[in-house]
Amino acid sequence: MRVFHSNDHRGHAGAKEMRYDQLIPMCESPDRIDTILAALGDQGHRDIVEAARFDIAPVLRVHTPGFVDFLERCWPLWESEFGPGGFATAYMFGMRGMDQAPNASVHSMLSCYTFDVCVPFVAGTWTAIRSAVDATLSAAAHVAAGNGAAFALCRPPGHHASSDLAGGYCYVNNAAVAAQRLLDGGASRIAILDVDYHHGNGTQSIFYERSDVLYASIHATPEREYPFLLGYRHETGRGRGEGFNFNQPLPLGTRLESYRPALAAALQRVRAHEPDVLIVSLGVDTYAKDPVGGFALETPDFVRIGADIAALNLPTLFVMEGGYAIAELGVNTANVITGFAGG
Ligand code: SP5
Ligand code: ZN
Repeated sequence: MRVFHSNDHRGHAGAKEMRYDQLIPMCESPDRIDTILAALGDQGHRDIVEAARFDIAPVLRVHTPGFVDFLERCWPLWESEFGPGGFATAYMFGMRGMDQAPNASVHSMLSCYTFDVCVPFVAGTWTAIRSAVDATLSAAAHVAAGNGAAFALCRPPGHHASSDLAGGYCYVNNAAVAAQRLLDGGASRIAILDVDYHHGNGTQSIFYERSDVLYASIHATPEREYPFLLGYRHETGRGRGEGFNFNQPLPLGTRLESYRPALAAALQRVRAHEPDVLIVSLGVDTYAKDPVGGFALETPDFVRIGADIAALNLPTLFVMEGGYAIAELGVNTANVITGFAGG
């Protein structure tokens, strides 16, 4: 399977994140990509290529112009106020029920366009966001050209980002941009299978009222885990999208024996949708030792997950999402790819 990646993610680094009452180094770091590249090589995946460059138009098919403009200008505006170093982050968030709009102040933009304290901006953030889109759209084009499967090894991740809100390490929703691009290129239906430990609230939101993109997610219950407010089973879509959103929240501590039936149910829904392309939002923060997650999947389990997905026999685009246990992140991620490829 061809792997697409870009080195331009590296400058998105050095910021801190809130972990409840502590400020800790950000878990979503550049070395995540290094360890995955190394493990892919160890497992014989040698077809690793540099992403092509795309313009911003495909991003604007999913995100609002004001939001995209904010992503590009946030750090320069912040730096002009505070100088170099540090990172931009919101001080407050929007207030429900009254009209609010950003003004010329970067703080108003951060308040309107982010929903949590896990999306810091530094000097390299915008370039990294663009690189993730480039890797994802390059991989999507490879699948669309009839090559069976591709892996977009990208960061920052995307599934928490909605059309005009960044959060949870996510700025642009890479998987959603790819889905829309494939539809614009002639596909009739797309399915997005999200196996990240967290519910992909952004992806759900983008396609919630649409029937052309099925969103199926397996994740930790919002009763106990981020994003806390979304990801319930009763969220099934709205309007024409009713029935095209399928959430399976699972308890903390979930192991493969109860994960796999949920995966089978999601895969059955994907098959029934008859998608032209399956997009897998590939998070491996379901791993037992993940510092952010709370499931109990083990390293060999990821081979099984890849093989189960492969049994659908669909053109498949893997898009990297979460996974933060640096020591095992590479092997766990490569195991999904190897399992899918039949190794
Ligand atoms: C893409 C992605 O995986 N984003 C995740 C963002 C999660 N940020 C909030 C983490 C909430 C803290 N949970 C701590 C559990 C400790 N075991
Ligand atoms: Zn996650």
